[in-house]
Amino acid sequence: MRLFGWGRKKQNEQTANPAEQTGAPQQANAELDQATPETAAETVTKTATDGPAQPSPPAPSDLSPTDETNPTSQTSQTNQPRLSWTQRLRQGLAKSSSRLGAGLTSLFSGGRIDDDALEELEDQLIMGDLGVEPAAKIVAELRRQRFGQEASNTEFRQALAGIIAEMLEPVAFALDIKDQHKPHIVLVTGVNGAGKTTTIGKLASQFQAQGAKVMLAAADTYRAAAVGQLQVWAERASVPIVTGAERADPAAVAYQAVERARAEACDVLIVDTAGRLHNKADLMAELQKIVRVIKKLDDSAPHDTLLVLDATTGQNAINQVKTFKELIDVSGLIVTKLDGTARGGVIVGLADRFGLPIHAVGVGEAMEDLSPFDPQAFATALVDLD
Ligand SMILES: Nc1nc2c(ncn2[C@@H]2O[C@H](COP(=O)(O)OP(=O)(O)OP(=O)(O)O)[C@@H](O)[C@H]2O)c(=O)[nH]1
Ligand SMILES: [Mg+2]
Repeated sequence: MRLFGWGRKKQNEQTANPAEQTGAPQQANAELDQATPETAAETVTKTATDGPAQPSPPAPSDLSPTDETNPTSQTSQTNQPRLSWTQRLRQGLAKSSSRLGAGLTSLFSGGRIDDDALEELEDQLIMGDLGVEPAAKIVAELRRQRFGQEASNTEFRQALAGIIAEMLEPVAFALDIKDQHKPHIVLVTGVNGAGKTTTIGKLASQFQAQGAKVMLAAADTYRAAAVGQLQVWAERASVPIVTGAERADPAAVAYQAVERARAEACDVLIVDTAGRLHNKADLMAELQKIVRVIKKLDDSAPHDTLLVLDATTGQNAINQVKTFKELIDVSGLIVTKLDGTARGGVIVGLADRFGLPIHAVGVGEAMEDLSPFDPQAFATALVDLD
């Protein structure tokens, strides 16, 4: 059986785009109930069909209100050295790890692992956005493994990273596209600004590079510029895209896209959706309708329903999962913007709380800034170990 996706082992072999993103993180409007009003339409520049080493498409204006008319990406193509994915992850997680790492250095400079150290550790983990329950579990496990033992600071961190990686291991699944579904339909959901469209662009380009025949569906017809933004990514990845008229019924766009993807024997169809509608009920009704309509053509679809989460929203990401899970059948998570936040530890909370697969993490805006979730690399980077 042919399978597109990323083997997790491949992760460390991936090389990076020299165009490192340098932009400041953008704070998404993470509260489902507090959607901000629509802002000015974004300008979309068409680029020639690019390879992966091109800059990212423009940021949506609602996330960059001070720079609404500037369509240029925040990435730059300087002569920066190519970094491995692990280096990019470390670089991306620098804010999270320096917060946690500084705490770990001050709380334990070596010696016996005692009650004081463990108590202090629990506080640090909570401050690192891992969540209260996961922090307690981690400390209990460390106590079980190492209480009373002598350890250097590095050994202490290694033990901690090992425990965190073990907690994350059960949720690390690559997103695989199996050819028993033609097309394999991936529905991408999440609140506005979470990184859905960007993630779709990255996925499309990576699947395409592996030889999969990819199609995109622009079922976010709510925001005028949303279709254009996805079109830029489609061009960049050289994949076809199905669009509808502005304010067209998103479910109708999805339906047409499934038909066309079938007719063209595509391996994978990735459906973009709106992150914001008039209110939360509308948003959820729309997502449910898209699912219903897709099922008319293939009742096993969508084969993946991804929820994209912005790590900068910290514990709010937990609430988003709860809300979406109540209304649609979320099959897996993708966590973006780990590069822009000290709150990367939230991944541990997500894993512990929901047990949903975490398929991939994003550490920037460029094509290559998305990779399968590797618990060991993540945990090592999070506790600031080399
Ligand atoms: N630094 C960083 N920025 C990211 C990452 N992923 C996405 N972004 C940026 O976040 C912003 C929002 O991303 P979009 O992909 O437009 O988000 P969306 O979920 O499609 O938003 P709506 O269409 O408004 O619902 C854009 O400026 C992206 O470039 C990431 O991993 N790191
Ligand atoms: Mg979008």
